[in-house]
Amino acid sequence: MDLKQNDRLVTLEEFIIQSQNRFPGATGELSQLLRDIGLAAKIISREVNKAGITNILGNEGSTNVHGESVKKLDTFADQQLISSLERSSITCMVISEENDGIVRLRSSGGKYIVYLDPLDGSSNIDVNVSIGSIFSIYMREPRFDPAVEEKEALQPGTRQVAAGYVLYGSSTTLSYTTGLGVSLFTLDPSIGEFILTERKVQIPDHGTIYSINEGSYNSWDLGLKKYIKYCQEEDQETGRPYSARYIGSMVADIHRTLIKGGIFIYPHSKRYPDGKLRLMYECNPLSFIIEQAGGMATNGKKRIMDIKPDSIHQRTPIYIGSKENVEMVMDFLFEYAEEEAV
Ligand code: P6P
Repeated sequence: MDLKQNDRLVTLEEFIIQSQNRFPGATGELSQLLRDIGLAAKIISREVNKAGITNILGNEGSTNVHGESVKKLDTFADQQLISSLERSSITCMVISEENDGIVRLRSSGGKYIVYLDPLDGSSNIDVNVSIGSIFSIYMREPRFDPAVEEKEALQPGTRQVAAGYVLYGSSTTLSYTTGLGVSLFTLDPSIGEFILTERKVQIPDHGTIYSINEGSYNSWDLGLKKYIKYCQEEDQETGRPYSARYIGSMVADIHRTLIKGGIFIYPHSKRYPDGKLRLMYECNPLSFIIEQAGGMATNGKKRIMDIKPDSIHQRTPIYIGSKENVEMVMDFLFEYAEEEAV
């Protein structure tokens, strides 16, 4: 908590307005969009926190575009976020993990495009492990065609105007950036408001936690195997061996990495040749957050946010976290790439 004791409580809505007022030319539309997402987050938080009671658990029976079983809360979160975005008529389309194609909203003239992972980590819903919502916001080209087309949404992560996540855990936290640093809020359910808890989050330059699903060890590149073994060797000077932490819910693993430092890795593997995580609504928004906090995010070769997307649901490997940790794993990947190629 970096707030001085005499700071009065600042709500998410107040903070968004304060931030907007720093830009005289601001139209207030992005502020409205962020407030709409904040409203949906409160409603989703309420449902997540009582999921066990209202029998909303369990599969809905359908599968999403990736063949993963859809949980009822997935659908609820998707519907809440989309209907909340419809309210302000400034978003023309939504792309979400739960929908195969783009979802055109009523406001075809809206200038914003929103990517959503409505409820990331949903496989953890039934076992009460933290889950999250992720959002990524782009603007359409200035002179856009009124016909809302998918190709308008295929923009690199560097073009994001805002991104963030909501983590439904022991408390519900919301973190977002508009490119001016990362702010952190915690939901106070007694007043139904997200309260500012940190104005400018900074990720440690180095951390001693690595986060990866070691079950897929046998399909890793040699360099990655060597890096993880390096983390596991004894060396008190460099804080080794590191601790391994893997929640299996990306938002939770990234939030811990943001606060404590270290690295989160989801590499390509035999099962996921292009990596499992989606570029546009998981990796880009979380990379924007981590970069804005002073960290780094790559696909093992290049910056995640520089990737020019070919499709709205494409996947990518990701190495993300403290700068020194990401730079080190990339050194290992590069060093052993030649050896492996032989
Ligand atoms: P695995 C959850 O399903 C998710 O999309 C991310 O939240 C998480 O980081 C990853 O998949 C976990 O995948 O293969 O380790 O179970």
